[in-house]
Amino acid sequence: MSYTWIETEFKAPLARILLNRPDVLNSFTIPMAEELQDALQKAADDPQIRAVLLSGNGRGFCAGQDLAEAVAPDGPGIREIVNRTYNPLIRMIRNIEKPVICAVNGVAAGAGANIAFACDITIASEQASFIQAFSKIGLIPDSAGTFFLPRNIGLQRATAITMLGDKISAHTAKEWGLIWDVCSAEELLTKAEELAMKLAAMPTRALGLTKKAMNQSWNHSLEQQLELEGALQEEAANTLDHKEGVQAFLEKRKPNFTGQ
Ligand code: T3D
Repeated sequence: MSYTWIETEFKAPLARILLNRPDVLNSFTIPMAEELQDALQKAADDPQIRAVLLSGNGRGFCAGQDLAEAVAPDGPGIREIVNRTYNPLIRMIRNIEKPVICAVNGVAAGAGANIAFACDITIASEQASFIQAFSKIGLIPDSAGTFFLPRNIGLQRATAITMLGDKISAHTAKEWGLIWDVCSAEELLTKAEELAMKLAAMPTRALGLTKKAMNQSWNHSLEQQLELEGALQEEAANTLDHKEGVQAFLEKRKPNFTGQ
């Protein structure tokens, strides 16, 4: 698939993906969502790719759903938009067994904010902000906002930001644990790339299994989670990277992880 609404660079070990509808703050149409889904699938399938970096072109990260598409008389209905755009995207971001790093370069509104919060490690520029814009247009939060927000920041904060639709600064988002870090706009992409490269040089399969365990923890009892950790640990222990990590420790040298 060739891409019009996103820019990509697949250069091992990183897949860099930029949302690219800057005139409308990278708001989503179904064609843009399908391109992003295709690129994420390509990153998932390529063993040379060991981390994904997602950001946006222009002054915004993503203003959520393109509202012109949403109200077009002959356009897709809301249910179709959710089913084709946001639900598959959130599933892919959570299920890809590689770290997905998000660099929020500007405003992230509606589904744009919740996509940023669903990534594994999200950093934002000081100029970025986060808005649960849904209530302002009579919608409810989607893109797993009602799943991750109460779990990550508690019911009061989650309810207040989704009902009021107030703008949250990057610093508040960090203080509340919605994102990992904040830096200057000039530093953002460099810092995000450094982070992505650091993760890409780590034992990819163990990171993927860590993500799998984290995903399950929301729904599991302690007993179920202990069982799952045991099973996934066995899987991790069978990787070449585990053997290399232990060997390197014993030989007092830096490990050379290959992602196998
Ligand atoms: O079908 C469904 O709807 C279900 C799916 C729901 C998922 C959702 O994400 S619902 C939430 C949708 N998003 C919004 O409601 C946010 C709308 N945008 C805004 O509130 C503001 O644009 C921002 C607060 C994000 C940024 O404000 P500001 O002042 O920095 O920029 P601006 O001037 O409003 O926007 C710049 C341009 O982008 C402008 O176009 P223009 O006037 O220069 O030609 C604006 O119309 C366009 N734009 C911004 N957001 C969207 C958009 N165009 C289409 N859809 C958008 N979401």
